Amino acid sequence: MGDFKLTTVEEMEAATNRLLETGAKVGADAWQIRVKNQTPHCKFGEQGICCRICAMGPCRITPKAPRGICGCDAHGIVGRNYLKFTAGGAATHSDHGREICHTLYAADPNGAYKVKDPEKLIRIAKEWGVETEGKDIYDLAHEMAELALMEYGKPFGVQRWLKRAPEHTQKLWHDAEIEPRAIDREVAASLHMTHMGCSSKPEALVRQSLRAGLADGWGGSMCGTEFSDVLFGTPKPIDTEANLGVMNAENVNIVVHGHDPSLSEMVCEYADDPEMIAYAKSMGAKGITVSGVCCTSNEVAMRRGIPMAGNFLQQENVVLTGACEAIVVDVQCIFPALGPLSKCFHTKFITTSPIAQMPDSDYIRFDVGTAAEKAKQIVMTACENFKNRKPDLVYIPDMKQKATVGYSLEALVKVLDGVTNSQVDVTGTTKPLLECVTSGVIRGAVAMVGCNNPKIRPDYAHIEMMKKLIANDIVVVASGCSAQAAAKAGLMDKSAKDLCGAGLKRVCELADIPPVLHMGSCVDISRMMILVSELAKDSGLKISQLPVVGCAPEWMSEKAVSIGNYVVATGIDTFLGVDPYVSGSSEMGEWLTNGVRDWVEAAYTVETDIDKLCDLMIERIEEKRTAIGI
Ligand code: MSK
Repeated sequence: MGDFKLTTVEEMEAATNRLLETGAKVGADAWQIRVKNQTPHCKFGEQGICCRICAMGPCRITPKAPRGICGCDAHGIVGRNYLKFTAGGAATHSDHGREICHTLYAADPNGAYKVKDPEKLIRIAKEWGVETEGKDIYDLAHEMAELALMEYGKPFGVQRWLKRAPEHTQKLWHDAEIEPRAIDREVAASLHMTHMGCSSKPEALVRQSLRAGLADGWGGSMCGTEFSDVLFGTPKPIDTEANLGVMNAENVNIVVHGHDPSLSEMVCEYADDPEMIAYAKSMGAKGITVSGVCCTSNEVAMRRGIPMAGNFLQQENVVLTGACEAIVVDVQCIFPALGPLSKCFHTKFITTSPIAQMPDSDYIRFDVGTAAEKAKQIVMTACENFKNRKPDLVYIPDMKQKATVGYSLEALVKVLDGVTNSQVDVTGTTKPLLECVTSGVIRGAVAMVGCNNPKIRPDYAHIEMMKKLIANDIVVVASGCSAQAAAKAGLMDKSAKDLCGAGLKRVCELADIPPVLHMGSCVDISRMMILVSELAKDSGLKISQLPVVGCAPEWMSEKAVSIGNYVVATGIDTFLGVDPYVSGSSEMGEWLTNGVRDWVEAAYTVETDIDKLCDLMIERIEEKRTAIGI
């Protein structure tokens, strides 16, 4: 195994504890403290049986009060809360996708945003029946952006992207009446259904939850992923590094955090500019290091090799290093705590989006029209802040791992081309991967996604489950903070092949890939949906028959529930390590873990014992193999 060694969760915790000591010196608050202050959590909230959708309450369900004032029972209240949660997630991902479409609409050969992958744009245009012949690529970009934006509010018809799914899946969606129509319509319809005096029937609420989820995964998120690729390039394997040790004590450190790559791409562009590097040097630094947190980090890591400082529950740690000149955020998953925390250090907390405005931040409003100028202003502000560092507070844990990231579907198909004994030409298809699976060299695949949640020891579930899966010859595709957990531990280093079973190890060697494949950010779970669709079409199987499952062991956000719903609705059994506030309703539990199977051939499993959760996934994969006789 050479010198390769995984970074353990214990080592990461020790580094965090050392950083918290710095925090204590300057009187900083921390999520670890706030969790204690918030514990125990409200039992009604935990079970989903608290209702405050009108002003007659709030109502809570107890044995003595089994109905709210309007007469709604626990099942209706839990169901409405679940659908509202989903709608929040679907709206958030989809609005991110909408912003990307607006950026595409502003693409200009002489402007800040260019079309970096014209072939992909043409491919999508053909898929959508748009004439491409003889058309200027920027005219085509604007036409496609407008068409995509229409998907958000068109009065008739269903999402264009649904046609990418196998016919069988499309039929299931049609028959179950869960085909998503306009993206905004599904979000609005969800909020309409959950208004006082509308739906309280669990079946109807679950059905709409799947539909709103599909509007995200097969609508807004797919727009976000596909048009980000057109604008910023389709990811290809690229080397990078992960964990706090990527920050450099001698450089100006800029940390980008959030989700929308429109901002971070520009910040990276300027941080590389010789004029800006000279400016940093004039301030006493040796250079500029940009690193990332959360999905913004995933976006710039897989396109530019920008290192990943950490994931969701590590966002405060980057400030606690005392070496962060600016933490620049766009939208989603940003702790408001970063404002007061930054005030304990010299760090500038720079908010940039009207969608995510927070106290104690410097607001530098970013928009596509002024992107270049604002990005330059941000980089200069960070450089100027270098001199305000307090050297006695600087401590960067010496902890980082190598990672190879950027396995878009296009890249994955390409790298796996070599891994086949097939006599027929399977180039450009998923058939080599299918051969590995049918022959048993790889037993199956797990899509590991989602956040961290203080309810689970941070990163422990992601890392331990991945280790067990790859040891059992199950390949892992990861996105979001799960991908970063893997990268921080070293599971995206190609040397991690030595932790695999013999079959997966051989595939990793032949294809020269790590056993845990970085597929991108949260919106990029849409890439996984296309992957399973292609596997189903190439194999002639239904998606639900493939030995593939989804897992979000440490999830926390509304977006994760929306994701879970579209993954299940696509036919993939999905395993959660945190309960989505439904334990207060046996009927909702039954619908989500069993009833939906009649509509979409898949369902949820919720298990908070992480070892058991992993074993259940492996069992499920093996059951699926047996069922199709492989
Ligand atoms: S960033 S949604 S904490 S994965 Fe996409 Fe991470 Fe979850 Fe945010």
